[in-house]
Amino acid sequence: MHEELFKAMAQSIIDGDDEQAGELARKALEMGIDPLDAIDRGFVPGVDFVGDQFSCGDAFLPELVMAGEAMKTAVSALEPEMSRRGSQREVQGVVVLATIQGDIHDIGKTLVGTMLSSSGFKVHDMGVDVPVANLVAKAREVDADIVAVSSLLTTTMVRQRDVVKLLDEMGLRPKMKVMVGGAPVTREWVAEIGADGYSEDAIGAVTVAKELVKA
Ligand code: B1M
Repeated sequence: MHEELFKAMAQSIIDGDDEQAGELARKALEMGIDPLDAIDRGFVPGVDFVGDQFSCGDAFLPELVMAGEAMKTAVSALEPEMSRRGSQREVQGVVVLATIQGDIHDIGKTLVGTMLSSSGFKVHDMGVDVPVANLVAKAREVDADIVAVSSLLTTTMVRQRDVVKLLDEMGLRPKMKVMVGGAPVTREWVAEIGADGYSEDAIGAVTVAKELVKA
């Protein structure tokens, strides 16, 4: 079902056509398609394609930038509906979320934040390129239950380890849990740095966060 629409969504990202991406996102909502399905089955295959082209030298930075912009337009058109669908009102826990220093990829991180908020978490989204010390200071200020760190680059992923270390040094763990994510993050990495939780996607992040606040 909806395969043609999903294909057109992917193509709009490959073309870096943000107007078309936004229009298709709105069309999906009118058709009653789950916004997360639109993202995962429609837009993400497009951005993954551009990413693969980039890594093998068949696409260049401008294409990556345009795909990112189109992706952001699509996701922001879908976000209000994602939030509306979240029905839980009781606060599940407090999360401080950021893309770590050196990294400006914000699409996946923002999606994770939207899903957590719409599932009842109070989310302090600090944005991108956030130094480890600022993230930890904010976590202490708001007495966070979870410090959520997104990294899309292998070069910035290493800072997830620094977050764990600093929280340990400040005696804020194990009370405060560390959840990590982003494309290069693997289960093995999570075990290696001693983080408390990890998810491959935004839906999974909600499940993991719920488990972490209960632990
Ligand atoms: Co960049 N980039 N990029 N980029 N970019 C990647 C990540 C890359 C894999 C592309 C490639 O070469 N195949 C590659 C990294 C290689 C590596 O480190 N191994 C790369 C590179 C190299 C770069 C630059 C260095 C390029 C350059 O300048 N030469 C540069 C770095 C800039 C910087 O950060 N300092 C750069 C820049 C950019 C743009 C700005 C152009 C743009 C980002 C726009 C933006 O975010 N506003 C961009 C884009 C668009 C990508 C790709 C194509 C797509 C990322 C994306 O938005 N995916 C990406 C390749 C790819 O991933 N296919 C690539 C869609 C999003 C929904 O998925 O972000 O994975 P994702 O988030 C998912 C999950 O990972 C998970 O849930 C999300 C939702 O399902 N998740 C979490 C994410 N965070 C989580 C946290 C959690 C839990 C789950 O808990 C805390």
